[in-house]
Order: sequence, then structure tokens, then C-alpha cells
Amino acid sequence: MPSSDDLGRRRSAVVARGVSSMIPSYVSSAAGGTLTDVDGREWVDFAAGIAVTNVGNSAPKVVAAIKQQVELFTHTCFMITPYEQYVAVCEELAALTPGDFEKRSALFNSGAEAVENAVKIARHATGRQAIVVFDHAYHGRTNLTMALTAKVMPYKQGFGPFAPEIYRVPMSYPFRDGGRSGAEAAAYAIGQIEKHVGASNVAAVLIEPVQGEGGFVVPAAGFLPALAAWSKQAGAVFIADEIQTGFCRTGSWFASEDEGVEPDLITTAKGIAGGLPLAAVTGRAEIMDAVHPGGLGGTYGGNPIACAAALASIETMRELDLAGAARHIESVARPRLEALAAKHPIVGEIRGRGAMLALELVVPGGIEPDAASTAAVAKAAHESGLLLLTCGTYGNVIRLLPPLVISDDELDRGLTLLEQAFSTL
Ligand code: PLZ
Repeated sequence: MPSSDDLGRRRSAVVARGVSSMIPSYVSSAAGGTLTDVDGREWVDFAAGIAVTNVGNSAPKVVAAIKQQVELFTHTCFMITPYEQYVAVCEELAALTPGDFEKRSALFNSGAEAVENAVKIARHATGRQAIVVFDHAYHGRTNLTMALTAKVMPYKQGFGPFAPEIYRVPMSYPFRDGGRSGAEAAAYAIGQIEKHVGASNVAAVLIEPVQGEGGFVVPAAGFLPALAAWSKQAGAVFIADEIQTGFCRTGSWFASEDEGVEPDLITTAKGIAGGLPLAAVTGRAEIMDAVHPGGLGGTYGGNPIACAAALASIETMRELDLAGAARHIESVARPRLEALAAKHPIVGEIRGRGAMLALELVVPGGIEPDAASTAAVAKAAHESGLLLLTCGTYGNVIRLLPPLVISDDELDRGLTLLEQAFSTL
């Protein structure tokens, strides 16, 4: 087997520089909460492929379902000759997403594609154009979703012009907005929407219930319900982007459930199919079905192998109670992170829910972001065998996103490596 160094050399000759990797080690296998590289080194996985392998890598049921499907047929295109697996995934989505109303789903390949389609559907259903998004939002890298995403570097720099009719308003970010209550932060955002956009022009309000790439920002209680209520009153579609938070990650099937919010549309991807590319828009039948037949689709959307993997992933989440597992991960990790924060005043805040936890690093005593120390902690973690991601508009947030099937032993080892990484500062 070629070494990571060999592969790195081959890579630089043929792979575009714009696609970068966090570490230069090449994977040979992965299972549960551990990855092994081609040089035989093991890594504790606190990344889960960016919140994708919630059921773990190569989860047994997922592997079996993929093998079975691959022997039957690999692709027909649902728009030409349909198949049961697509319908079954939509049945699961209707049952699992919040809201006891009639729902429809459409399947796609990536999170960005799901978000794009949610915007298309909302515009079509309302006959309006304006889309409201938030500070620190991340919704993807395609042209429309770049416009919806807040951060310029690395996502948008040099890639304009961007799509029109996107309006950004302030997010509830208790650590950085002076501790505004959810109601106050919502009133402020709504005031901006009404003055700068006009309620009757808004097709959709699009928000991550807990922000992902933007820094694992958890809005103050009451913020999401107030925005959902305002959207309803304004005749706008309330869209929850649950691509990172969905499928048990935050300790329930979907993060919207935490405050009893029932979004009109929900976008999902990542955790839905245990690592295979699948994404969905799910929502109120009358909104989804506003679009004419043929108005939504794509060659691969709802590929049968990806659908089989999704059905097996969902079954695994149910059987192993992975929402409970996410809460367990929090119950183990949070006290350790709090002890870490007590020891290192550079940790300004610990936040998140379930297995979506973060530490925001600042100059001690204030809220000035410390991106350099964040990068140093991540580097030390990587050198010691812990896969750890950073995030945040200011690049100063360390995030924990382990697979939900991580063992207590792996979790303990990962947290110990994280503690050791902080002591190198
Ligand atoms: N919406 C909330 O988290 C993907 C992107 C990493 P795709 N997040 C990881 C990167 O640097 O590209 C994401 C998300 C939320 C949408 C997306 C987009 O999902 O499957 O990457 O297109």
C-alpha cells in the first residue's frame, strides 16, 4: 500500500489546490469512532466526516443494505422509472420530521442542492423572491448557497457575482450579542426584515436551528419560535436547515424539536444515509406540491443505493437509540469541557447540544476571538491522533462531532487528547 507521503505527492500533481484536506494522512479503513490511515496510525474520530457518519463508518446494517441493493440495480433515475426505496425514504422523512401534518419530500444529492431546492419551492409557493438569512449562516458552496452563506473566506472569495434577493439579518448569539434574550434578538431581526425587506416580499426565512460552520451558535431560547411565528403571520415559508443538526446529532431526531418548532420545510443531508450522498427537502404538502410536475429533479437525486443506505441508517438510529447516545455523549463530555474551561481562561464559552459541542476561544477576560490558539490546539490534537475540526466566522471555535456510536473508551481517549492539546498552549 502506498504511504501517505507517496499519495500526497501523487495528489499534488493531479488534484486541484482549491480542494484541501485538514491533515495529510490518507485513510485505509474506519469503523465506530476510529479511523486508520495507510501508515497504520489510528485516529480518534471527533469529526464524523463533518457530522455525516452518525451511525459510524461502515455500520453493519448500512453495509448489508448497500450490498443487497447493489446486486439488484444501481441506478435507473427516479424521473424515468421509479422504485420503492425512494418512496420509503420519503415515508420515513414524513414520520420523523416535526409536525403532525401532511408532508411531501423530494430527494437530492448534497446539502447545498437541498437548500437550493427549498428556496426554489418557497419562491414558487409564495410568488415572492426575498430570502432572509442570518449572520454566521452556512448553507453551501453552489452559486445560490454561497449567497446564503455568510463567511467570505474561504467560501465566497473571488467567486461572485452572487445571486440577488438574499437579505442577511442579525443572529441570536448570546456570547457575542450582549446576552440578548431570544425574544429581544428576534424582535431586532424582525425589525430589520420589516424595514429593509418588507414582510410582504419575504418568500422564506432560512435558518440553522444550531449553526454549524458559523460556530455552533445556539440561539437564545425563544428566538426560533418567534421567527417561525413571524413567518407564519407574514405568509413566508419558515425553512430549518437541519443538514448538520439532523438525524439524532443534537439528542433528538431534529434540533427544531427542542423548542417545539414545526418548520414549514426542512432540509436534510449528511447523517441521513451513513456516508452515502443523499439529501432531502421535506415539508408541508401544500407548499411542496405548489411546484408543477417536472419542476424538481436531477439525474441522481434519491439514488437507490443511497436510499437503501438511508433506510438502514434510520433503522440503526432507532434500534441503537442514537438520540439517547448523543445525550449520553454530552453528559460525558460537558463536565470534562467545563473542567478544561476552568483551567484555561482562553475558553470563553462551552456550548452546543448532544453530540454537537463547541469551545469558543478568546483573549481571556473578554470576547476578542483567538484564532491562532484555536489553530494551535487543532494542530496539537492532530499530531496526537485526534481528528478535531474548527469552525466559526472568526475561526476561533473548536467543535466536537463524534459519530454517535463512539464507545465510552474512544470518547474518553479523545477528550484526554483534547485536554493534552490545550496544555501545549
Ligand atoms: N447546510 C447547515 O452544514 C455542509 C461543509 C463543509 P453539502 N457543511 C459542511 C465545507 O467546507 O464545504 C452544510 C451545512 C448546512 C448546508 C450544507 C451544505 O451541504 O452536502 O456540503 O452541500
